[in-house]
Amino acid sequence: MGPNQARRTVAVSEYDPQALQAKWQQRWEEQETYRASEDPADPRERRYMLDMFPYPSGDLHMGHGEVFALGDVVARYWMQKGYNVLHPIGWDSFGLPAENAAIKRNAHPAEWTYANIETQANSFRRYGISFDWSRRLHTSDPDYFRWNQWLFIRFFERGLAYRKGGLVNWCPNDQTVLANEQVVAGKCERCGADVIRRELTQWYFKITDYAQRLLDDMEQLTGWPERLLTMQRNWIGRSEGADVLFEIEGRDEPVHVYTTRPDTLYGATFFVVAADAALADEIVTDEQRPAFEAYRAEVAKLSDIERLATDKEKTGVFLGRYAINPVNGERIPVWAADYVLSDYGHGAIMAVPAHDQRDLDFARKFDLPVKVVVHTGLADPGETGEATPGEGTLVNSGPLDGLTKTEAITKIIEILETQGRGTGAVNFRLRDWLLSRQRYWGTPIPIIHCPDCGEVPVPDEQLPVTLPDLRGEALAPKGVSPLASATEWVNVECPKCAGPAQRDTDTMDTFVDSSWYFLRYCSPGYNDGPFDPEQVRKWGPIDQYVGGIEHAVLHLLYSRFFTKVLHDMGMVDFTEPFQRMLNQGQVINGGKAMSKSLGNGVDLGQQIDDFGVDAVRLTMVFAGPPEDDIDWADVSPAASQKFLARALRVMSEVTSEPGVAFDGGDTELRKVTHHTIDEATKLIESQRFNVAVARMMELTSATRKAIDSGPGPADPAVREAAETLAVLLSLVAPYTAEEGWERLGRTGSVAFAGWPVADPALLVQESVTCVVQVAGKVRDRLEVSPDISEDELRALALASEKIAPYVQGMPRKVIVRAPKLVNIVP
Ligand code: ANZ
Ligand code: ZN
Repeated sequence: MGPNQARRTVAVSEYDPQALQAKWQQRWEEQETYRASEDPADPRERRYMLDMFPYPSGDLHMGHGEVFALGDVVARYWMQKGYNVLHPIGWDSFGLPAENAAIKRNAHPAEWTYANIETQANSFRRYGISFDWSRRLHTSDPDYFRWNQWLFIRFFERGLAYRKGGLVNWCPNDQTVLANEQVVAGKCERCGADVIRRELTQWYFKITDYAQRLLDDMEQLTGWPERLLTMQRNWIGRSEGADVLFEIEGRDEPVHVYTTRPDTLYGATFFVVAADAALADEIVTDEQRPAFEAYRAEVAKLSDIERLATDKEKTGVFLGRYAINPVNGERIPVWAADYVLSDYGHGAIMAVPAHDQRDLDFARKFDLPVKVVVHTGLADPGETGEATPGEGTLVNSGPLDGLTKTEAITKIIEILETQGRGTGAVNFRLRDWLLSRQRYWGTPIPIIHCPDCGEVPVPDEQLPVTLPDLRGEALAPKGVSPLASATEWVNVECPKCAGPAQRDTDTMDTFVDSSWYFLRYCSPGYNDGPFDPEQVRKWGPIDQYVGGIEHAVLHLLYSRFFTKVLHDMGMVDFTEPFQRMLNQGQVINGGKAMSKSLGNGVDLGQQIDDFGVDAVRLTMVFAGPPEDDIDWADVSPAASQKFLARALRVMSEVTSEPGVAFDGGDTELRKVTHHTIDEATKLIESQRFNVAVARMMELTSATRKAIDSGPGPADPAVREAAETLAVLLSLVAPYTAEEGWERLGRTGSVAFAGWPVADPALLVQESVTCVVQVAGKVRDRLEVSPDISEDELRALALASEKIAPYVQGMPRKVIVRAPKLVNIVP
């Protein structure tokens, strides 16, 4: 039996995805099909495609199924385009869930972690993602986190890692501090518990030193979605204004306030200090102290979000003191309130109730004066209760009278600066990144505390500082790090003076691990540093990054910060790590996020068992634009499977030999093929993957038709169409594509077959017939180009000799529906 006969006998029922998976998965592994070439002489241009690496929480879920299917479209497209593609995989394998599981099962977090990694790795292999497995990494491996420690020490040496005391976010459930970025609407980003504030000494990265650059460099990020850029911009929160000095009666040092509206200085009628700021406690009079302390205790229970809410009833306590307005010497009362935050600006404000709504609400509640200093044309805020923050002309403001807001800002800053009572200032909402955690399963902070020498970094040659072997109950959260109980581990010699000293017992936020892993992939076995700068120069920066929008201000901001520091250290050439960013939507079910309590979860493994990998992947990609949510209740993996069976059958039925010249084949089908190539290319480039899949479906139908009722399976155009189909399909359904390619008699992986190029000669569309009606009756038929303009078509129809007898003079109306209809009303 010849090969062609064998090919012709495949029926729908013979589309056996599990068998295809077993066959091709093995070949890809044996041949390391997707391994990036390390050969320096490889002439191909390189591309770096990265999916956000997974946390090993269990097996892969539907969300993974989507994001990796999308990323693989890009990686495989680039492989077809002839690039040397780096598409690595690893695990973000430190973190709390492993620790909590270990406490429950009286085990070590590593057991759970590495078992889950194995499970996920096997699922990824089955899922057919084109990873270069040779670069696999796990952040919980000592030869990875060693470099977290090494980087921490470099940051420390540069003054970018430091310890300070202060109020921090504390999750009472996870028993650890959190970074600002990990507090979402007042709740712990991980467990959802209400975050409280505690006074603690913690380690910080000085990301605020990079605030302006993080903002400026966003200009480079032309491949990022606008919404992501906006979220970063808002998080960084730059504003311009002035720092103004106010004397407080009975206090030697003046206090600073930050204001974006120094032009309204003459309208400041009271002064507000954050209730939890040290200043409030310092200046409150004895008489007011009891009321103040009671109030402060109430404020401590509130999150920043609650404090800043504009619709919240204003509260506060008079501190019994007066401040002096530096421009007019007026005495204004000093209050403590919750709507001023202690860690923003200077934790104190001048209140201008006429032009700031929160100040006005406060003034009305406590009967404080309202003084208009900018005439905006709107009614008096004191009467309406509506502050007037807009543009206008300055009044009641001495030297500023008659100026516009902008002019007044410039002028008052000038005046303040000459008098030494203030300066122009820029403020950022961004805070330093709190990175220490009181939990076990993370990177130990490589610092030794010596009573004589202070904070001493562990010498590089002693890295990594590994974790002491703790398990089960020993890991239970207790408000201090579990590492503190490992006394043998804690007590060490000071590296500087050899006296008795103690290790820092906190571990690093796992976002440290993920802030540079994409660089490690370039040289995963490198031993002389976190990465080989040479290899990063070769592969970096990342051309396409794919991952969830939930990381908009966490991982993405931190990684940008790390990259800039590494750039300043001379270790990388670029300042932005991710050129292009794709945020996929979520997979939901029945209009709702999948959850245990709703019982609407869909299991990825089960879907694969039922429909096969390719059908599941195709369904993910075909469901809609990548950014949109996929409602699994609205899609049909069964239909995807049917389509794939049809596609494979078409590829199996081709009877011509590989290598046949296509140009002798059926022109109609060739045109369809080349249109498909042309459109699919544009659609993939613009990330409209779902529409590209629709084009593949159309090509399949056209080929089917050509086989059944057209030129038949031996026509070269049928082979051309089927081979094109195999290559296009390889982006979304790699198993079916490989099998089809093989049945087409082609050798080598279809992944590198080469992206087809559309022949322009075959893209020219023939003419279409346009019907010309006069008063509803057909009078002429014109052959026109399918993309003729309305004007052209109108002119052409009116010039027709056949209509002349029916139209005298100018017609009353001409309705044009290009390219197919012109209706003339005489
Ligand atoms: C006087 C004033 C008059 C203000 C006016 C606004 C309008 P952004 O843009 O977010 O930087 N502010 C300053 N420090 C604060 C703190 N610790 N907690 C709460 N609010 C604080 O906002 C700066 C403005 O927010 C400042 O300008 C200050 O109010 C307030 F018609 O000063 B403004
Ligand atoms: Zn010492």
